[in-house]
Amino acid sequence: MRWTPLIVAALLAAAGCGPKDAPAGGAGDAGTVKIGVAGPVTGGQAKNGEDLVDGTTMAMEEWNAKGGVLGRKIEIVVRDDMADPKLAPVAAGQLVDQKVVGVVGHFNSGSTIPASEIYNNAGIVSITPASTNEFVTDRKLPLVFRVCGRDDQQSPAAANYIADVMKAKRVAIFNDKTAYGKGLADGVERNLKGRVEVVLSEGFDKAERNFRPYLSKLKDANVDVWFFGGIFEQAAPLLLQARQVGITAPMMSGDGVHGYQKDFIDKVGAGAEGTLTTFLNTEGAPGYAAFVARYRARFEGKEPGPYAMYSYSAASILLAGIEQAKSTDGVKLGAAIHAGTYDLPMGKVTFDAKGDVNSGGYVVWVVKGGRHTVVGK
Ligand code: ABU
Repeated sequence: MRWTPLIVAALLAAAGCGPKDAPAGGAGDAGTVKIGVAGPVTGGQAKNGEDLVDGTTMAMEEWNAKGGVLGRKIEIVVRDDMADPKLAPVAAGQLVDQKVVGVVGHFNSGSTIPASEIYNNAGIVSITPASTNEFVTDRKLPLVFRVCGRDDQQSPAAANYIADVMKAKRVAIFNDKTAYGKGLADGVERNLKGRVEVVLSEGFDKAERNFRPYLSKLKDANVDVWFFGGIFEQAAPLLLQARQVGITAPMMSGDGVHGYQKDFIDKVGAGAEGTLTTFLNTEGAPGYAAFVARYRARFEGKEPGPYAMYSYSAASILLAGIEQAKSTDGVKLGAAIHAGTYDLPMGKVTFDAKGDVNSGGYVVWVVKGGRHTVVGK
């Protein structure tokens, strides 16, 4: 589809997500350096958008406190894609029009894939803190980076735990039919092949909230563990309903469900105990505790979501890269980031030729006593 201004305006009006700049940005001074932030700022995944905005805000404020970048103040420009792959190109087009120098985002792989192509073609660097689908960087677009891991690292971690640690015999797999959820679920199934019997594998729409038909098949399947490729906003009612119909087998999921205390663990309550997730080893990150303390101090005691530190990292890399490139030109910035090394709370960060981060590694976490705890490396 060609994104004409008329289509863009109509889509935004229909979605109720017209342009809005962060308080620090406004229309912007001519001399400011603009950093775009794009992701689900409203809707069921607003917590994810909050991580993006908060992390970027912290990096911006730190840099502004020491004089900005290249002697210019930094402002952020926020656009909402509502986790909708159809709205992501609209948000991307608006950030291009705003002449942002770089973008932190998007969150959802299904949004990042089309949006990052728009940024790349416009000569704008984008760094996703959270999109794990392989295709984001497998396209080798020179201005596209990510600071999280990939689903072809995450899915073997899940499958190895199921096969080698749990020694499961029968597994069911569900997915939300998105680029992320289906990609991850398919990866887990591939990695289980020949090791564990996958007795049920199904997808349902990401808007689905009545899971009874799927859960009745799950109950009959009598599995040792079941995997869900999807996001916390759907995982919470899915697991609640599973417990209501008497399914006691543990659910396992990925980073889309990990780390959501209020929105997943507290919502599901006791039924969430024993839930397994794969996520990066934030407990092993050298600066995580200090980052959390700074985050709480800045946001009045609020707890950071799972991707706040990675959003802070993405914004910090953009700003450090501008200093290294001595330019806001996207091509020079992309080259500087490819060549750079960044000391961040998440650890020492360098990038490979695709734009993937050369660090990290997934571990398995379990919900124990109402908290995510590392259980397997
Ligand atoms: N990686 C979890 C959620 C974001 C995504 O769609 O990749």
